[in-house]
Amino acid sequence: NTISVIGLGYIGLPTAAVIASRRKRVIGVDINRQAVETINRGEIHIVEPELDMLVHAAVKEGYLHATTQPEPADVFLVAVPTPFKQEEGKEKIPDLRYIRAASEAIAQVLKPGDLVILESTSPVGATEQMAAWLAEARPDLTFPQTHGEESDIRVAHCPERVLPGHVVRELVENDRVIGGMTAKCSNAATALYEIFVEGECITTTARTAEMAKLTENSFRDVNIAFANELSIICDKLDINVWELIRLANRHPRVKILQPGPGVGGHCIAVDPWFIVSETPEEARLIRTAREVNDSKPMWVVGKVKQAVADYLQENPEKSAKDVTIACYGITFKADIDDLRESPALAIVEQLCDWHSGTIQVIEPNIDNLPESLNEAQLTTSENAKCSDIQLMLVDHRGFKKMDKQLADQKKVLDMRGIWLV
Ligand code: SAJ
Repeated sequence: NTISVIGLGYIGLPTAAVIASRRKRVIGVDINRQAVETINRGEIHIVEPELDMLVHAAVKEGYLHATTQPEPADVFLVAVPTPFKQEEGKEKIPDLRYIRAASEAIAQVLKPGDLVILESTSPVGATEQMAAWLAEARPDLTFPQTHGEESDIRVAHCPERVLPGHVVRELVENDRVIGGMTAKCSNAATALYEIFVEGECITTTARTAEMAKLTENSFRDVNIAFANELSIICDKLDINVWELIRLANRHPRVKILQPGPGVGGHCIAVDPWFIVSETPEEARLIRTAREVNDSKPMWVVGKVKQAVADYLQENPEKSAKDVTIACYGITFKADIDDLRESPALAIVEQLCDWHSGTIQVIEPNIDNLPESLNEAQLTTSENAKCSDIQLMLVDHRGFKKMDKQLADQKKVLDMRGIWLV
């Protein structure tokens, strides 16, 4: 059996490597020629613990090779991005163009009996749509039978649920929800996952599997929004939100998440919109949660501006350009190097546009600042500790060990509860 993985990004590459580590022949396909070349050298183009060793071994032993064009295989796993698009003044809607392109490419090499699994997070109905695109584009079929058990190929949805930073372990250990277009499709997909999954494989319909994934991330988004809203309320009422949450969580049925500078990454800040765009009238709480989390970075910027104004009032001999702001962390969450959709990065960008004085960035997980921050200085916490305004944005491991006394000496804005525990 040959397994082809379409899309060699944060999900596709680890999946391809884990399957190859079970001594299965895996063909990885990606439109990014550079990524393909990197992988074929046994190297990786993304940062994820343990992945480099796995890819290196799989390529060296001949189980994994990458290409830019699909080749015939028995199973196709589609792990391409599903972003959303937004037209002026309209709702955000899912953009399925990469799934469509992948379907059209696979269709050229598809043969009866093959299995196609959509792993990308998708709006409800996307798997049916993918089956239709596959059928339309197959050169070997004049009147394709796309639905029901008579279909000559198998189609299923099996959403990925791994946590960045723990992908290799979670790919193996997590339970999988498998939604086939028919029962036969679910069974075929289950047999594939049983090659490497130690968790349970639970079967359902494609639509339920699609909704399950969107529900998981919306659940987290709504719960983070609750924590973020609490932090804004507590700020107004002069209550330490971190202490408050700790106390409330002593209740046996209360488990509040942690507030932060906003919600980042390419999943939780995106997926709830896939529900809202389908059911805008009904998804009121889910939409509001998105809005609460999306507005948090602007609130943080407002707090920094206020802190600078207060500082200048207390130090009338100084002007704005004498004020130094130290920003701790720019990644989208702790202990990773991923800047995608990072609220911390958005905050520092806004501050760079606004502030005439020095902005320092302390980010132990990257070597160079992105271009959008070329006016800021990348430095160490040791160098930043004398800055006038101390802004904690990401709870990286190293920051948790810092001297908490700092909070008493400087103007401190702690978005992660590290100093103001
Ligand atoms: N965050 C908070 N407070 C919290 C928890 C998280 O502010 O208490 C913030 C983080 O700082 C970050 C964002 O939320 O900016 C998202 O981080 P995360 O760790 O909650 O999730 P992701 O985006 O890394 O991964 C999520 C996971 N989904 C769930 O936990 C339900 C993962 O299992 C999914 O596979 C992944 O989305 C995905 O690909 O969909």
